[in-house]
Amino acid sequence: MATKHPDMFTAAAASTGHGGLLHSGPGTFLKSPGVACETKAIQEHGAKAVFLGVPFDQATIYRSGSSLAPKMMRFVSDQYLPYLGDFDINLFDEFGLVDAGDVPIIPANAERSRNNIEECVGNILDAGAMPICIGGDHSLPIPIGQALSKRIGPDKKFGYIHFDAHIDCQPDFHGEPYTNWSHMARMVELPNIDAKNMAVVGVRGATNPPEQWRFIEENGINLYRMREIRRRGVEDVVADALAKVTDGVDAFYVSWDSDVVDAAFLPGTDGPEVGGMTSWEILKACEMVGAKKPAVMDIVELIPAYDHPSYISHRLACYFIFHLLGGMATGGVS
Ligand SMILES: [Mn+2]
Repeated sequence: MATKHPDMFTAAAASTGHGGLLHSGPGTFLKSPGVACETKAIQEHGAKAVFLGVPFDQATIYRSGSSLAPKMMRFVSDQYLPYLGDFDINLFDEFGLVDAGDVPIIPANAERSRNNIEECVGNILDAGAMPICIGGDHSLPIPIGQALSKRIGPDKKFGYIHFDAHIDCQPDFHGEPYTNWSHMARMVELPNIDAKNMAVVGVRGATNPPEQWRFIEENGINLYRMREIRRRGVEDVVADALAKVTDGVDAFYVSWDSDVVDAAFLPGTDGPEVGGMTSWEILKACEMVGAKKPAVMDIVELIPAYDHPSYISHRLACYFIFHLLGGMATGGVS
């Protein structure tokens, strides 16, 4: 079937910024317009989805370097067009996609950095748009969850789903509560989230200690092991998890730890794990999550220095965004 969208490489289309040369452009994600991370500026652009770099990796317990991922995501996105043939949508027309730059991260001051993250994400939520937060390490959901929690208010509920090889339920690590191993433990403390609306999908490996398994069980958080995805299939498991996360809530948040994907497909991450999801499985999961319309998303733990020279990890992460937005726009395609 023929697309309803106009051609992209005619002079007229190129002049709108929708076409043109791959290596030219403003250096923003997908050559989208760059805007200030302020509510009014985002509203004036009519943006419904906003790329936000969050170059914070001061909370990692293993390998840092994810602070450079937002730059790399913008760099590799040079290859891609805003038109997605798999969904027959143009991300600029459909979502008014913009790039709000990077959150100001303060060296050696994690608290001020977290406050800045919360403020920037809150500005985007206030504009009625979905923040696409590119980490950064997996402590990001702590300030992002705070921002969402305050925006939806104490009388409403939200759900939280994270895709990860790791459970990330460590109550504290050597006394520190805000590490990239602890976001689930902080999230469950928020006043407007119930553990029955929380899920972790893709768990496996030799890095999850017994106290974290106990934390999951004692709090009644939903957990789906990688072996369950192998047995039941990704569509069945993700549909099950989404039903629990969205049951009776007003909004939900999805956090993608890049290590949920098998290290063979996505090596450029803090703690690479084998035995994980294939690139096809993660993209199907992104599409299904998008169809349920999350209020906010993040992708974390991408590390350019550990990526393959072709930057395949960051390229795949771009497709996380494309397939989530594709699912959001279409409700999913068969
Ligand atoms: Mn992880």
